[in-house]
Amino acid sequence: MGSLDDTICAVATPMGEGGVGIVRVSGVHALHVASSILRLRSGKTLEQIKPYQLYLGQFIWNPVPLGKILGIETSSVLDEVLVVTMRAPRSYTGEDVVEVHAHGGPVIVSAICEALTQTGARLAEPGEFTKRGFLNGRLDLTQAEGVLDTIRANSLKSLKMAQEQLQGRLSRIIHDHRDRLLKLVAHLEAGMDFVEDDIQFIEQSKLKNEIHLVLGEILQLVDGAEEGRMIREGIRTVIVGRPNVGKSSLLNAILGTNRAIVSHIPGTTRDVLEEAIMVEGVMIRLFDTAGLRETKDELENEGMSRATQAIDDADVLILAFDKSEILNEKDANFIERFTQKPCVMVLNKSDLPPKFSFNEFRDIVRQTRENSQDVEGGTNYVEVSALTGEGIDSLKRAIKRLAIGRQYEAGDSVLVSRLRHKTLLHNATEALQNALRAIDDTLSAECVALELRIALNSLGEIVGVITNEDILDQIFREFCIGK
Ligand SMILES: Nc1nc2c(ncn2[C@@H]2O[C@H](COP(=O)(O)OP(=O)(O)OP(=O)(O)O)[C@@H](O)[C@H]2O)c(=O)[nH]1
Ligand SMILES: [Mg+2]
Repeated sequence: MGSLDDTICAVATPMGEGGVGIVRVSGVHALHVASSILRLRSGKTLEQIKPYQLYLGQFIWNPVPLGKILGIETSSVLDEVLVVTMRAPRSYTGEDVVEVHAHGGPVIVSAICEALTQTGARLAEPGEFTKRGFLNGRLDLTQAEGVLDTIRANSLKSLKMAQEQLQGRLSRIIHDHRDRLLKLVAHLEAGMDFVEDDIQFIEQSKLKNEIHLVLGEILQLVDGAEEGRMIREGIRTVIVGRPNVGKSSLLNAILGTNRAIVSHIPGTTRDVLEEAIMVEGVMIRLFDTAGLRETKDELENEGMSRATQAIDDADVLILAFDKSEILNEKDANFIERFTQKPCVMVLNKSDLPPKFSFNEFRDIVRQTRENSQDVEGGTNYVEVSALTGEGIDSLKRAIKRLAIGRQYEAGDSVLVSRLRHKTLLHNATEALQNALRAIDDTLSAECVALELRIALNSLGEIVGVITNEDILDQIFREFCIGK
């Protein structure tokens, strides 16, 4: 990305027709550059007006600068605009900023940008405004990521989480852990100078205790990261079952539309269908899949391999069963196959005479799951009728509660939602565990301090105290132009 000395500009609103289109300019020469294409009604220059107040003006420009050659004024008024200035360091970027609020047409905002580039600004790269805000100390990296997550939020809960991050809740926790570890390192390093005199600046037990405390809190953050990711991206929920149990009917009933083809012929669904719904402020991404069975049909087999892929990527599985059919060995095998993920067991077709009871079914599931070595997620049970809609609301809530709630619903615990944070937190926990081991093995204070420094660096990378151009590029590349 270019240097901080440049003045940058970009369209900040989406390209298309709208009520207003906003062009943003930032940098040392922002006011000067923007002045040359704007004429304020009051006759004042941008340097003369009060910052943080809107002024009425005109955007004036001549795309073909014939006038300049002939020495006459040929520029024309291209739009009526509102202009606001913000002065360094009290702006989003920490620099002088001008925002031009024009009418929301793609030609207008593009022309404003082009005019600005002819008078000394250059077009901003994606995320460059936020990157400048970071480099000028207006926000740290987790807050910058909070900005992106706010823009991308797909549900009220993900918006709330992004806002908490933007307000600096995660940063404060990370900084607090860093401060505590830095104190320990300082004590250890002070002690190193007095090794000969056998003076300890911190007792071993106190040192271990404090590391344990920080480690415990970081582990809790790592623990909630999966939940955070699901809130941010939506819960990937895959409907799985044998043919004809009513998977596509369930998808339709949950959505309240006729999205998927339903028929009495087993093997109807081939492709994986995806749709999204909101449940209690969280997005659930629903996938309908092909019924699983042994078959020589080439198309059906392709459908099943797509289903298997969707199952592998799922956060939650809806295992669907037909309550009007007798349970057999195939159902038991089927249950056994899917014990590695959180499951909602759905007994469908509750409007028809049942061939087995809920308790019988639950006993089979319990036996199968208990025998299995790799049970990971929880299990919920719901009886529904995709035909009448009975039980469908309970099913929606069951999906959400299975995935979300352990951490987030409990209160105001902060959730980590990005893989970058989770990985760095995990690295920090490893270093802290190594530090504890080094103390137990009575290794030198240098060894312990070294591990603590590794943890400090990992935590520092999260907030951006420690960073490099590659990390920044990777983060800001995700942003849109104009943010
Ligand atoms: N009575 C009743 N019939 C249902 C219910 N749900 C689905 N059916 C019927 O069961 C048959 C199969 O439904 P689908 O939704 O196509 O089943 P599927 O599991 O998607 O089947 P495949 O795509 O072939 O794997 C259709 O005839 C549906 O009308 C229900 O709750 N009650
Ligand atoms: Mg189907």
